[in-house]
Amino acid sequence: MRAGDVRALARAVSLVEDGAGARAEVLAACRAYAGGALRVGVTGPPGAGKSTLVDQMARWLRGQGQTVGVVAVDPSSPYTGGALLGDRIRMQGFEGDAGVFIRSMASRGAMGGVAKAAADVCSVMEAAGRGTILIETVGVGQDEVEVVGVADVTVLVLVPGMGDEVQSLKAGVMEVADVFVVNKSDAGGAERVEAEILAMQGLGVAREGWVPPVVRTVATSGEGVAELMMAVRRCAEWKKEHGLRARLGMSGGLRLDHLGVAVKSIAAARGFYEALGMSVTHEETVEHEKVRTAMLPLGESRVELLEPTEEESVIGRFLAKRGEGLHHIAVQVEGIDAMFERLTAQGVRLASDSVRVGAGGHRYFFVHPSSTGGVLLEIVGDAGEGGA
Ligand SMILES: Nc1nc2c(ncn2[C@@H]2O[C@H](COP(=O)(O)OP(=O)(O)O)[C@@H](O)[C@H]2O)c(=O)[nH]1
Ligand SMILES: [Mg+2]
Repeated sequence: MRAGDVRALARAVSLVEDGAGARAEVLAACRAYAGGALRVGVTGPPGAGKSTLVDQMARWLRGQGQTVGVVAVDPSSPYTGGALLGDRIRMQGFEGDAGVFIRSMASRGAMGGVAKAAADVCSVMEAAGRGTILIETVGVGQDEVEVVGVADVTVLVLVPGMGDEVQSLKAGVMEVADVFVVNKSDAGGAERVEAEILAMQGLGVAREGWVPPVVRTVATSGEGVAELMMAVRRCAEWKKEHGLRARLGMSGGLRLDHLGVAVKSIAAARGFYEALGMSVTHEETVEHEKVRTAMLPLGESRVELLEPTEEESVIGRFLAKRGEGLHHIAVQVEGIDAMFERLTAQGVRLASDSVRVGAGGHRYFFVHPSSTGGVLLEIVGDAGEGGA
């Protein structure tokens, strides 16, 4: 797949989507190479021209020599005539062009939610070296709004004469839009929608620094698509410069790495988890931390049981003071240095004075419980950042 084999990419995407046994392994392997693509979310009401626009954006990117991945979270998108048909489908006009890889997925029922499923497919496409990933989603339901969080830059497609339909869009979608598109601007009335958007921006949804531009397009002819892509790039660059993790808060950028549970005895505690159907895959004593750990995978995360080897240790003191229980939550992030800087800048109380390097080579730091609602939070870098 890394060498550009499209069939291998299709198989990997299927493995990740189907939730079968190899899923976690494939994902973990892909994550080591993920993070390099620009993910562009294209959202808006049904019929606004999202699919037509995505097709044009893909064409434009191909013209620039880029490879493209398309994730359509919309069963009605015309790439397939049926979202569940799978990976052999090609967007009209891209047959035979391995540079555009399209995957449609149903918007409901996926394991762990559609946003997570979309994020996972993005990770695989990224690992396969796709330069830009276009994610089409209908901006009407909560599921779909969450998909937007998987993207670095979000494009909201509106059309003239929408009137009440604008109101029917989730308020959340309006707020996350980085670029507004007035599509079907050949139909007349574009000025009015544009004026409505500008008026709305005046009403306090404007965010610091980046004012979402409004771009007019005619998706059927490709008019305005170059301008749109420029606006998307400017936004991506702006976010990068400002250290903004566009995917923050969504499964694309953050994920639960593990839960650390302090126990008096691993031998006594593991029985419950085993009865639950989990199993210990790895046990280890970390000498310098005076702790013995047992790892129990849980989806892509894991529970870590922590047993002190001495009373005078972090876990030993925790047990003496608070008793057995949740000791910390570990969250994996992309861009741990930027995260450290941002939290520091925001005055969050950290329990580490810098990003540390752990025994296995992984990088981490701790956030003090007084900033998190009472739980010690470990932030772990992702595998691609000099991790183990
Ligand atoms: N006149 C005009 N029709 C468009 C334009 N963009 C898309 N359409 C048409 O609008 C319909 C819906 O487009 P589609 O891309 O499927 O919308 P989606 O539901 O948002 O993905 C199709 O018949 C398109 O050909 C445009 O800019 N102008
Ligand atoms: Mg569509």
